[in-house]
Amino acid sequence: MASELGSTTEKLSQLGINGDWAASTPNLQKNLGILSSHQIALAKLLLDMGQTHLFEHWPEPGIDDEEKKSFFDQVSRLNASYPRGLGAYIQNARRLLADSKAGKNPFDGFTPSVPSGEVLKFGDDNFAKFEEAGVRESCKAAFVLVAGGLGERLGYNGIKVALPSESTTGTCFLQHYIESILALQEASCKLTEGQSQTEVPLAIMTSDDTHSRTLELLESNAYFGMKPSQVKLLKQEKVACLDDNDGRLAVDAKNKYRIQTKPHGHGDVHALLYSSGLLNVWHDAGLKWVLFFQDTNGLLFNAIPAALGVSSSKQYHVNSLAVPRKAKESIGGITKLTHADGRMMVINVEYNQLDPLLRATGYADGDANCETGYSPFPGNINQLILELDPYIKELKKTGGAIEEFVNPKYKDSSKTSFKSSTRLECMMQDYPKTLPPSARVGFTVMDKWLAYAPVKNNPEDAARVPKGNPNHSATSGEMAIYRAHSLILRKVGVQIDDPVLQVFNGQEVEVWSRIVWKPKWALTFADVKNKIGGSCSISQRSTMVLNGPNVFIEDLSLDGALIVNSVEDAEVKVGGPVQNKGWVLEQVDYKDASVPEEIRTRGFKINKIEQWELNYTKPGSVSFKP
Ligand code: UGB
Repeated sequence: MASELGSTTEKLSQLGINGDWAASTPNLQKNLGILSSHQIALAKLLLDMGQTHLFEHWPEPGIDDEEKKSFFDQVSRLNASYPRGLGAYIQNARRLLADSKAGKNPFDGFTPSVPSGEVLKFGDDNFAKFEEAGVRESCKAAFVLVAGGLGERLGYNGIKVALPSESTTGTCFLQHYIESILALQEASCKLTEGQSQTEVPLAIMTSDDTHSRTLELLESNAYFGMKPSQVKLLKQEKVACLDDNDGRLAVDAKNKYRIQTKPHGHGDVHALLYSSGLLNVWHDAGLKWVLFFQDTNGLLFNAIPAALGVSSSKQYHVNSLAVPRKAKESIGGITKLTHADGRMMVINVEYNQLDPLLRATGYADGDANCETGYSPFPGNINQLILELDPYIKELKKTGGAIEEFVNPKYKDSSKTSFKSSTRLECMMQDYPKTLPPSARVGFTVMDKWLAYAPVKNNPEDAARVPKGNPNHSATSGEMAIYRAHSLILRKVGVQIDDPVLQVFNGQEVEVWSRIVWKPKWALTFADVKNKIGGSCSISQRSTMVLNGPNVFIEDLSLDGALIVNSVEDAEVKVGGPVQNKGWVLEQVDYKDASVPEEIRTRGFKINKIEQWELNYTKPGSVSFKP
């Protein structure tokens, strides 16, 4: 014991810690002998920050010593992963919790108004011009997928990027995203005649909840065709939970030697990109744009080329992609905020803050639809395009720290205790909040049917969404892909039957012809126009899958299922009347545990009864007619 005490004294003096600093915490004091200098320094930090309760239950040295040491491993991680350390986190928490208790509005002094931005109409000349510009710029882009969220609202047991975006081909979200990026890379390279780099990088932000399964999904599928070196995974750490307004850290209910943690939010992506050094690597490789996107929007890449075209044509430092928003929909509203002191910003106001802000500033009905049937505030779909140069300059100032918020659920109106622990959070779309007024911040509004149909809600919650409002379920996400492809083909003159209404998992959805194409078949409206000719028609019960860059559809009349796969160097023309029993949607009960989760969450499966399938594996030119 004497030698332990001696070595503790030495460690303390090495650390410059004097006096009886741990005397008020006898259980910790007794254990100092088993701790390293680094662990003692962390213990001192915790005591200085009022966290003595973390040691109250510590037994004598010799009992649970390994657990005590791993407690400090966790504290060390929490300290290292937060900009300016755990002490700063607790200080920020106290400040934000005090503001929340006082009912302080983060938008105090700001008046909201409807901003103006670039509003695009799919398929017109302007849209085509931006699409072409966007494809051209793509070889100067890096993509960042934020995929650290567990998807509690969705209630799916796997990672969300592994879910099929549609069940006709069974392509999962990650595969679809990677194939879209690769197709853009190739198209851009062709358009710029290889003047720029040929590998468009993809960074994926994961978390402890998603990291290993994301890596496994990539590795077991040969990175879906991307070079492994093209993909970088950046893991975000969770932050400590807080038990009260004094910022006392919450002890994990399952393990008294652990602090309870929860995700900090998608805003972590900026600090991670900065601290990983990736931004500089991209800068040195001559890249100009960073595109951020979310994990489950199967329509997203319909909007990317035109949105990137807007960024480059308007020289936007920040461009947020938006869609018309229904009042009360769980997507933030893009809002112009003007402060009495002259400050002005165009920023996302999150869905839970928009209504109180509007009510407090003279909009008596709060978050309500206007005469268009939509909220006047465009809906943020969290697809951001940042110009790399000004982005790096800004992060050099902030280190990537994003303004945080706290959302405690109080037990009663005294606001002194919480129903359950809370934590600080941050959102990636809050990045522009620290930008100077000179920054060029804009947004681009796209048709919703074209650009946005995320999969976020479980079937039960989705079924409760009032009719006519988007329910963001696996069912509606899949149906939106068929609708978007059908509407695009209608726009080039294909006669597509009207959809029928069907109910799956208690949700009424429009069922259009199941038309799916791979990104290498078409990325832009111009691609679609070039590959469809003559007079074509597709019946509602039909399925069509187009997979191959040079597949041309001419004078096709489809009533059944048609699947076309072809290699790159083949030119395949398909037409004529195609009729067969086709592929049929069959009801599946969400509660039927014998059916795989991926299928029952959408409420139907596809029975592939009969199809005309063409697999063209050799170079050359060929025409098919049944
Ligand atoms: N995500 C992370 O990577 N890490 C985290 O810690 C948390 C999430 P949600 P949310 O487009 O519909 C956002 O939970 O946050 C990833 C916008 O804030 O799906 O409720 C996660 O994996 C909102 O303004 O969404 O709402 C996923 O890819 C609106 O745009 C992404 O972050 C809304 O999305 C979003 O996480 C929307």
